[in-house]
Amino acid sequence: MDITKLADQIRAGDRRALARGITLVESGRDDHRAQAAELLQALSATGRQALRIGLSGTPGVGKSTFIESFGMMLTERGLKVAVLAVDPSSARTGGSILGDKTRMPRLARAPLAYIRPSPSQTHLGGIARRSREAVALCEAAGFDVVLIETVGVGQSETVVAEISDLFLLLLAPAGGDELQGVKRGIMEMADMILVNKADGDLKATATRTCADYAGALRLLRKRPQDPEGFPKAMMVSALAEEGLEKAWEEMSALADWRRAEGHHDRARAAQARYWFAEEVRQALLAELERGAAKAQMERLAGKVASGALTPSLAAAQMLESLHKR
Ligand SMILES: Nc1nc2c(ncn2[C@@H]2O[C@H](COP(=O)(O)OP(=O)(O)O)[C@@H](O)[C@H]2O)c(=O)[nH]1
Ligand SMILES: [Mg+2]
Repeated sequence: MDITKLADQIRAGDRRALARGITLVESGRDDHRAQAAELLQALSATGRQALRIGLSGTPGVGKSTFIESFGMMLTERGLKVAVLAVDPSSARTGGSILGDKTRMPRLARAPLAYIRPSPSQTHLGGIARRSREAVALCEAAGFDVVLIETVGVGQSETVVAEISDLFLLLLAPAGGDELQGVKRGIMEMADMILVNKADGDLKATATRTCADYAGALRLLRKRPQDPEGFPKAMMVSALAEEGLEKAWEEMSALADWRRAEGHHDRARAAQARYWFAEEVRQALLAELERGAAKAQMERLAGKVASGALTPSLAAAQMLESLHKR
């Protein structure tokens, strides 16, 4: 594969080249990894940046519907929109459930939009890297906004928050005063909470839910990256296409403020550091699964199991043997 040519095509906005590039970064093959690294390095010089918007929420809350309506509104304003999915479940089941084009029929046909279906098979542990690199490719291809969808499963929110400029939490209207079991950690990550389905019979409930969350957000620790009034809770209806313009105005205002105040660049730099350290950690862990190290792990584990060595002493011996290699 001619990587220089592929990079040129992606830079020129060629969709098929972009798709090929993403397939390359999704691959777990060693030779593909090397080519993907070369491609990303070649494209890093473009310096193009999209507004990366992460979107999380439990299944059924309306993420796909929201992305379709919101994405359409953005393309109607002349913005180029890419949609990616971070879907840890597809790695396990081999099924592709998010980013499904059939659930976004209008956006899938919009010339300014690009929807990348989630891969049917991602090697486990490669989800974060694949997503991050796919976002980078979309940026290099000149997209203005990259929407990254995830379901609230395991670590996926953290992954999405660490590759996004804005992190949105989508919620459904809910009766009662329980805050829908939303974990505090997720609340703390959110830049905006959007209470979806604020339409028809659900509107009154949505209003209450929105007020509850606005109150809960005010109780959280103030973050330096937030201007007055953020994080913010708002109501939208993805189905009735209401509140979407307002939501976009708020997102743009927040993003502009962060750029002007230096928070945007600082956050991107911190994310780059985070992913560098994470890559090193993952690579070190992978070392333990290979060849002589793996055999040594098993040998020492046997000794620990039989009581011949304590876990700490065995671990010390293991690290020593790694250092010697
Ligand atoms: N009333 C109402 N229903 C909605 C809205 N958005 C989504 N839905 C419905 O909620 C269901 C789940 O939507 P979907 O977008 O697939 O949710 P996802 O699993 O979060 O991607 C579908 O039946 C949608 O039609 C909305 O704004 N109002
Ligand atoms: Mg969906």
